[in-house]
Amino acid sequence: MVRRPASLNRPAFRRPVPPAALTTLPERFTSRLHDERVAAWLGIALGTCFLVAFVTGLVSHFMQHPAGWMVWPSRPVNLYRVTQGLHVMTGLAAVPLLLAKLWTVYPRLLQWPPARSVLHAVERLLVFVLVGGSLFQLVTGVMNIDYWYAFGFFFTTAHYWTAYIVIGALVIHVANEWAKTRRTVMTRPQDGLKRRTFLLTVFGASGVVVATTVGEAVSPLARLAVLAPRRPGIGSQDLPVNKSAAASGVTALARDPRWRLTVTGRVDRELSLSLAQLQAMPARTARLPIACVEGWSAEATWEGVRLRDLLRMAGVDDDAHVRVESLERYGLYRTSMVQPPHWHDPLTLLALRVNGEPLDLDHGYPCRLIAPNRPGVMQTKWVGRLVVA
Ligand code: HEM
Ligand SMILES: Nc1nc2c(c(=O)[nH]1)N[C@H]1C(S)=C(S)[C@@H](COP(=O)(O)O)O[C@H]1N2
Ligand SMILES: [Mo]
Repeated sequence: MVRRPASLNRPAFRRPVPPAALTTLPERFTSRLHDERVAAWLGIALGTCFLVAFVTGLVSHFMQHPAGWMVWPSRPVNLYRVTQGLHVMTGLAAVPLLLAKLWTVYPRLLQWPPARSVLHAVERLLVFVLVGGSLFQLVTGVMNIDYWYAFGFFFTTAHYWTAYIVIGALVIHVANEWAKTRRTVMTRPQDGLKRRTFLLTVFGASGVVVATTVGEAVSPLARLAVLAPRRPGIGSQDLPVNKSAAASGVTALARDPRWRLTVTGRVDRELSLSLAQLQAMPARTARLPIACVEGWSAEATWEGVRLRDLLRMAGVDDDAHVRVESLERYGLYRTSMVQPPHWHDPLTLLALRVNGEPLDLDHGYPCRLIAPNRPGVMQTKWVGRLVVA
């Protein structure tokens, strides 16, 4: 007879169960690692990753879509780089953890009869929501950072709303399993199962995933980032390119010698500047990263005109919210908003040069926005107009 760990047969919520229910687990679940203690430790690690991913994901969302009362600071310079780096790293670390957790508990997921009561049915339904939602987040998240947009929906919206569903189901799951988990991890196991080896292997796999991607955001580790789709230092002017000028359809407009920057401040004071006029303004230098929402970050030395100098020339009020408009006609990232803390910051530039050269077309020639503590999608390239919103 095949022995199964007693823990699997124990009713999850300590309600009396008819003996028949105890004997219906398929006999093929022979590994004794389908075990409460393994499930508990994996759950703790997964829960921690998901919590960090949720909080940092919300930071990313609300930096891009601030509610009316939200004001984000422009410092520390690398804050978004850190939060979004953590987001993608905890998400990736969760992949081996989730696979191992699902393997560990799948006899429970397949338990028969499926429910003993209405309450039990609801609890189990929520576990399936948690499993489905988690798989969805991790699979679409990984596809997205690999620029593989094979799904027919808009990733960010689906990922955002699924995050609330997953975290809601997770909170209920943790509440249900809390007492058991505590009891399990606080006591020493009496048997000689190879749990430690199994858990160390799974945590090791997570560690390897992180070690081979974290360099996409942490430049000194760039060479290790063999699994990362983008790496600091690689790309034209030593900087990755997210969307090229050709892909954005701006090549002709950006190269047009008649290009002018329009700054619409007060109605009576619209500026129109040629590239030569911009180049003649006091040039400032800032060492700032592009911190892409998709997890990679790369710093560069930018040179150009302070945004606040331009806006003040146009008579813009100190509390104005400014829209930066690209020459791009379509595309989700053709405009971005700049709030007062960001445009007041002396490091926020309308950059004309990067790493000692005029901007390449792909990096936003003739000029692009670069500001501290800001998602990459809001570092608008090929700027044509600044408007008080
Ligand atoms: C492998 C796992 C994951 C990867 C690779 C990943 C990747 C990403 C990426 C690339 C974004 C930026 C999307 C954009 O603004 O275009 C994002 C945003 C976000 N992620 Fe994840 N994610 C993962 C897991 C998770 C998990 C587990 C949660 C929560 C439980 C989560 C919650 C969020 C939230 C709330 C946002 C903000 C969405 C928005 O801006 O509206 N993510 N994630
Ligand atoms: N007009 C415009 N600006 C844009 C984008 C875009 O698609 N269109 N992509 C953004 C994104 S997602 C990132 S990460 C940065 C990347 O800048 P880089 O290509 O110079 O590295 O540019 C941002 N600026
Ligand atoms: Mo990006």
